[in-house]
Amino acid sequence: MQQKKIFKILIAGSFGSGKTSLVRTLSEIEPLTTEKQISNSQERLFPGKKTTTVALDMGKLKIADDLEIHLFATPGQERFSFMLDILSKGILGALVLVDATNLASIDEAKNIAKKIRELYEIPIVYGITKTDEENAKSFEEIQIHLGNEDDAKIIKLDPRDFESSKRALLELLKLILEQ
Ligand SMILES: Nc1nc2c(ncn2[C@@H]2O[C@H](COP(=O)(O)OP(=O)(O)O)[C@@H](O)[C@H]2O)c(=O)[nH]1
Ligand SMILES: [Mg+2]
Repeated sequence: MQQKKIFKILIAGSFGSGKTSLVRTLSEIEPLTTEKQISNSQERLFPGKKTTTVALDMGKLKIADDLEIHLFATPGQERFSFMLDILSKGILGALVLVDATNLASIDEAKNIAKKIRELYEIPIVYGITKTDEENAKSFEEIQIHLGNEDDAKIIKLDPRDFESSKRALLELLKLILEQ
C-alpha cells in the first residue's frame, strides 16, 4: 500500500478573521471545534459573532488518495497565544488570516507571522478575508500596512466559500512542496 502523506497546516489570525469558518468549510470530517459563547464585551466589538474558539479547531481535507491536509486553527485572542507553540510542532506551513475590515487584525497577523518565523522555517501565506464587506480596506492598503519584509504571498479568500479557501491552501501547499 502507498504511504499516505499528511501535511499539517496552521491556520492563524486575529479574533473574527475567519479561522473557524475556514476549517468548517474545508473539512471533510466533522471538524473538532472548541467553541464557547463569547463575552458581552467581545459581542459589542464583533456584532453577530456568538462564539469563540477556546483551544483549537481541527479539520481534514483529502487532496489526493495519498495526500491529506490536516488543519489546525489557533484561537486569535492574545491570552491563548501559547497554543501557537504547542500546535506548531510538525507544522509544514501557515495560513495567517487578516480581517480586511480591521487594521488591528493586520498588526496581529504581522506579529503572528513574526512569531512563527522566529520558531520555524516554514512558508507563510497571508489570507485576506472579509474583502466583500463595505468597510474593507483595499488590497493595496493592507499590503502596505503588512509591510511584508519577507515577501510572503498575500491572497484574498472568503473562508465561507470552498473554492476560494481551497485555492489559498493549495498556494501554501505549492510553497511547501517547492521548499
Ligand atoms: N462577510 C464575510 N464574513 C466572513 C468572512 N469570513 C468570515 N466571516 C464571518 O466572520 C465571523 C467570524 O468568523 P470565525 O470563523 O468565527 O472567526 P475566528 O474567530 O477567526 O474563528 C463569522 O460570522 C463568519 O461567517 C468573509 O470573508 N466575509
Ligand atoms: Mg474561531
